[in-house]
Amino acid sequence: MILMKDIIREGHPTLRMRSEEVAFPLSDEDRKLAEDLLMYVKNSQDEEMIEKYDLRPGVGIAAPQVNQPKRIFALHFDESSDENLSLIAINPKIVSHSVERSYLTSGEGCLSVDRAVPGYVPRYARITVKAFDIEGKEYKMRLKGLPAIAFQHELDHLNGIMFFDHINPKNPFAEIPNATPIDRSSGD
Ligand code: NB4
Ligand code: NI
Repeated sequence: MILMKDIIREGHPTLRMRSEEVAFPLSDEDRKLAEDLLMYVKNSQDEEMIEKYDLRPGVGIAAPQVNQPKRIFALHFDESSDENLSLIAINPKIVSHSVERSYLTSGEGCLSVDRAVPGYVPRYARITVKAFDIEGKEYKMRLKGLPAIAFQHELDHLNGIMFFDHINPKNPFAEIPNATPIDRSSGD
């Protein structure tokens, strides 16, 4: 299972690389990697597992964060949350997006960043995405709210982009035109 010691941190060159597309059918190694990423997110929302393994909670994680520059990430919002979404995205793409943007009023955090970086992170409010699941079946979905923001955070990792790259350095909490604020505790 993925533990905090396996998660690379800010400054590690892999976090600034463009990750490689993954070939299908998946190798056993890539299938295990995808399953381990989803399992980390599920474990990180389980009080017992958090306690036992000192896990930092997350709703998503990307393969480069475990030093695997491959275009794979996982997202998990458990059934109790109003999002109720759990997915593995392989070779993901944003095929279209709204002009309207959104941002978390709490700002964002990252499992690979051991410091708070205050400020609004502008994201697209609604996105249509395409990706492949672990069986190599392509799927298309529309996302909005926190799942849309989380998908963009993870996709950025596949392109070597960190959330704080989007924060206005002069005024981190500057008004973002035509953007909808999302009030969610970042749980960090
Ligand atoms: C990715 C997120 C940062 C902003 C918003 C949030 C948490 C992360 C980073 C968008 C994507 C990880 C991956 C949370 C969290 C709310 C839901 C359900 C019950 C606890 C959980 C806490 F933990 N971000 N952490 N950061 N990243 N919400 N929640 N809660 O997930 O670095 O690249 O369990
Ligand atoms: Ni992150």
